[in-house]
Amino acid sequence: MLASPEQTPPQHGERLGQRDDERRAGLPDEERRALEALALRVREHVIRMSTRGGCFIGASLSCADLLVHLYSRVLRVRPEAMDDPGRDYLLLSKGHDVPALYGTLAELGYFPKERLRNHLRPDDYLYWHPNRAVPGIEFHSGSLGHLLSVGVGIALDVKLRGGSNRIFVVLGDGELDEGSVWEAFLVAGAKKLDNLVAIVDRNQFQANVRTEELIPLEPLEPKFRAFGAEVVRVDGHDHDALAPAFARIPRASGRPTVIVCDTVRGKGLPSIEERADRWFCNFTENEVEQLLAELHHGERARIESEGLVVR
Ligand SMILES: Cc1ncc(C[n+]2csc(CCOP(=O)(O)OP(=O)(O)O)c2C)c(N)n1
Ligand SMILES: [Mg+2]
Repeated sequence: MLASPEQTPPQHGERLGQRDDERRAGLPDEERRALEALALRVREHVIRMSTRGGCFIGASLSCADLLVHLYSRVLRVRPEAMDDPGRDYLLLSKGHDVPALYGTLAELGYFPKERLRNHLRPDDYLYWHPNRAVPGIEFHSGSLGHLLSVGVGIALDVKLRGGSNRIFVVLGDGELDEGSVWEAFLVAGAKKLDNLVAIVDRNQFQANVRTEELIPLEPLEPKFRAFGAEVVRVDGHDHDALAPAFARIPRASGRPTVIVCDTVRGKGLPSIEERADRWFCNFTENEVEQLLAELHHGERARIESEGLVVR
């Protein structure tokens, strides 16, 4: 699905909801239900990837809705034309949440869903972190703090060529502790890269620690504004809120956009939601079955496997 062409950009400093056309009219019920059903299937895939080696399940579930939203409604990219030189780019800078991206790409036809069973198998490329050998993945990541710079480079090249591609970079909130992110924002503002959109998965955790207890990030919006960005903050699990946030890119001529998405780590599974030790998990097959049941019916899974704790 391709997004519609952009309309008039808003003035700098406007917040979501201040413009009449941005007030929360909400998506048509049918469309919202389709997005939620897709996100549920992506969550199932993520849960199935959390065994036989495991995955960063908490981080993947926090960004599942926003990846589904981006690929379904926002990005001008299609599986039939994924190398189209005019396409939009999605760069997953917090690469450890790639199971949510694998699930989204497979569901939307970038590669067969059966291939998801190859997660972590040495004869395929579905690793713990993104690899360009997987159809739909634009760039390698895993070492945090790098892909905003890559996005700035692509955005600058697009400007120099007079292209209309837009570059969306998904960052973790903990990842904002990397100085390289702010160097990239400095350049994005200075070069007026309004074709660049940084999306922050604001799930309040960096690994096993709450961000505000480690290196406080708030208030976030004025920090990004000081770097010349147009900023909005929305509920990253609510498609009715995400839709107006992404409706007009660029949001302001000559300014990069930052969309801070408030999310919940482990979203969808109350037994692991916001649990510091449920960030990377390697569950037993039985636990996976229980978690799938929890996702659908809400019966809490009884988890005995230990999570990964790094200090
Ligand atoms: C340069 C670098 N340092 C450390 C790590 C180890 N690491 C992987 S994920 C992570 C926490 C990231 O937190 P955040 O960006 O908030 O992502 P979340 O897991 O909350 O989605 C860390 C420290 C890394 N991958 N890269
Ligand atoms: Mg985080």
